[in-house]
Amino acid sequence: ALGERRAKAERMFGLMDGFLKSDPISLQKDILNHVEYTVARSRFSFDDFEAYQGLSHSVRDRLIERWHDTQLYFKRKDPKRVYFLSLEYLMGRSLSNSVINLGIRDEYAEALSQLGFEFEVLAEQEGDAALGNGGLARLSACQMDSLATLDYPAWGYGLRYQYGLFRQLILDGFQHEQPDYWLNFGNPWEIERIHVTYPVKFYGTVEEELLNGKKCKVWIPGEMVEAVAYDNPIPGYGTRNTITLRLWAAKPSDQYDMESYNTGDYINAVVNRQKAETISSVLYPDDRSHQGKELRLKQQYFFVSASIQDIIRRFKDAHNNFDEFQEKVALQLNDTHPSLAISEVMRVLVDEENLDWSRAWGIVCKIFSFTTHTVLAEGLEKIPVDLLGSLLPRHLEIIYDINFNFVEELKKRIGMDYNRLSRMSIVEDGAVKSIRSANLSIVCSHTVNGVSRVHFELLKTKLFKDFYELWPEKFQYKTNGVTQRRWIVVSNPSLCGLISKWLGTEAWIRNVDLLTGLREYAANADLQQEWKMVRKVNKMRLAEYIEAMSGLKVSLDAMFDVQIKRIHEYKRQLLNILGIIHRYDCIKSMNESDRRKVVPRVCIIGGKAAPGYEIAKKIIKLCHAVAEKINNDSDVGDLLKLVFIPDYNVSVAELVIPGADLSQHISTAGHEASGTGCMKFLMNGSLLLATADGSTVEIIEEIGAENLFLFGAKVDEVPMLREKGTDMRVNLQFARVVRMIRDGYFGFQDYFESLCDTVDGGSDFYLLGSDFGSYLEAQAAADKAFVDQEKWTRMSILSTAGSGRFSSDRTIQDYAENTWGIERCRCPF
Ligand code: GPW
Repeated sequence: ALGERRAKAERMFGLMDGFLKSDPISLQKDILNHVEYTVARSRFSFDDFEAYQGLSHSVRDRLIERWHDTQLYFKRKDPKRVYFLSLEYLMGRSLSNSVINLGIRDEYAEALSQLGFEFEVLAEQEGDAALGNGGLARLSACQMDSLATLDYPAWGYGLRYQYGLFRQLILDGFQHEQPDYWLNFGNPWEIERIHVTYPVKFYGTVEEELLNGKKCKVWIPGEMVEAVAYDNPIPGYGTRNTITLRLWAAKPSDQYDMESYNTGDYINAVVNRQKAETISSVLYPDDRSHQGKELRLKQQYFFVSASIQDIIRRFKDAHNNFDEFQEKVALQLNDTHPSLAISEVMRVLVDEENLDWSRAWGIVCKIFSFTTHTVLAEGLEKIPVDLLGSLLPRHLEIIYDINFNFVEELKKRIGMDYNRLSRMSIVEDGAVKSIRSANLSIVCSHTVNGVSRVHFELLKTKLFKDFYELWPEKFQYKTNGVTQRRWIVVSNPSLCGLISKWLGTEAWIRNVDLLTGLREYAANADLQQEWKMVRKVNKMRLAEYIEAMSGLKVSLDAMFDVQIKRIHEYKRQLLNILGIIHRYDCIKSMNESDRRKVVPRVCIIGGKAAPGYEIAKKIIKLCHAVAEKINNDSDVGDLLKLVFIPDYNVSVAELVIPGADLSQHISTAGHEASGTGCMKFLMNGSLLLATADGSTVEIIEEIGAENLFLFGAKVDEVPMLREKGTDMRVNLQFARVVRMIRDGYFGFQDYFESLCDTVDGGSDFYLLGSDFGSYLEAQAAADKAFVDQEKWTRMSILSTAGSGRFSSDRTIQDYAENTWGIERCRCPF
């Protein structure tokens, strides 16, 4: 039989023409074949979108070859693998990223130009994959790129939402949410695996049974759905390795509801079946608060259950003893969203694999690591016990048991300190009894990571103080990073070329520390000249986009000042807008000769507000109201413009970031766990205007405080300032701009009232008032530096040169070595 199989394989291999070729003629043939046979358009008549489809299918074929080889290689080598569990991934577009990582970007560009198409134009046809909200989700995407590039044996697991993050439509300055049905036009970047499916159970009861004289628990589910795998190959750069992002979609299960067909109501039975699909239908659009929603909990368990079944299946293919599990498997929890994985692994090991509780517990404690992304206790997830008990009755029991053992152990360690015991308990006995997902994750993980040093300090001294004192050795931090492949090579090709030219190598694309080599040329007149040219071209691209979008013409001589991120009170877009009002007010009161000294600005703001977050929505409206006033004031002209970029997403970021002279990262100190936008701007040579919060503290250490504009209260000053409150009689400039809004200077007087209430008088929780003075000073310093273009350009070069530490390659290597304990596994070419 073995001989027969081998003969068959050899015959098949003989029928293959070897691997796909990537010379221009072969690429053209492939693209046209896909247009004709896959897209089913005539090769003599197809439009740009169809050309994009044919093109992306030909790229997909090349991805699949490498992906197959990598997966086969991993299987043969059987290394320890890391499984990255995340409910959100913000992948953006895939075409450019794929051809660049495959190393065939230029070949494709040439092939297309011979066919009469331009690569860039076709790349613009692709929509974003927006299966996430903000920083956390884009971080997952950057980390997947680094995992592939650094040859780590890794899998990403998540949910294949049919509706990604809502599209933001602005009408009259107000945000409206539109569904993002992104799969409408097909998705060439995924591979549907109709045979990779697992049943996922919900509801029902737990019963006790006797098995071989041993009591065991059996979960009799009340509902069952099927999880189907969709694989998204993630290619590494400069390597053949191509890893898997496996996203699960919910489908009705055939195994379960046979009964309902026999009731006679066939139509209703089919319609009810279809409801299973709602589990993976839509991404929750609130960045961080989705407490107590049953559908959300269902999503979490659905993706966790399917992933754990898949992981255990893969383990059992090669091993038959669970003692080896921890040597082969590392499970990474991306925030608490996948924390049900802990009780799920316990359940499978104890109830299905019949391991003793203590043996199962020993395994669980060695495989999980947990990264937290928040600073605020309010941001921590809680699952109401009633909800969990009804949806996942066995999990509730298991979590209670874990908690019982933990609290018993804790009593031995710390004694009967009831306050501390109740703070640390996994179960919270409040008005609504609930499970604290963070406590569960900390208790059961071998390592807890923060996402920047400041964040780590706050975890130790505030958020997780009790746990840190108990287990200091568990706590680490891995400062976030972003991938230079996406954020320089894909999004800023001219800067990429310039860097490679001056460093004399492209090696920095895999080894980003080499960027420091730019430091020695920071004052070089030739580099400065070329650097300015590149920046100008990028500003032009951005200016064209702004004009196409809003009709507003902006001057390229102005400083482009950008703040793009989710709208949150703590991120203080309102501080930015109040600063703009102040600038406007100053210009209005100047005489002609003073106006000639003003450094012209184009202020650009973009970001989405969670649909239920009223104050954030008011900030968006205020931005439009202020823009309306300023942009139409002939006294002001080119000295000041304000633009709101609608529907901010990954591909908009790729366009905006390279065109920014200045970017703002101005959260109240102690509130941004890390921040990653700042790193993308830094890489692209934008200067930062920032508070000493999250990762900016480490950026300062890398590039020097003299190369950015720092302002505002420090983390340890915040509590005192909050206590003190903002005195409007002292902060006159601040009082004046808030008054202008209150007096209806920008219209919508009543509507903005509650927004003004958040910052003046007694409240001002985020300290806009007390930071306002130093914010204006930092802005003035930026103006002054901009006038000296030689100095500015030097600072810009030094920003890029110092950005190497903020590559996700560094973060991932640190995780691999110090948290997951995995090694590289490079597929030979
Ligand atoms: F609340 N972050 C985010 F901590 O984008 F879970 N969404 C979230 O729901 C949370 C955090 C959560 C962000 C942080 O705000 C940002 O500071 C950090 O850079 C990013 O996650 C990646 O770690």
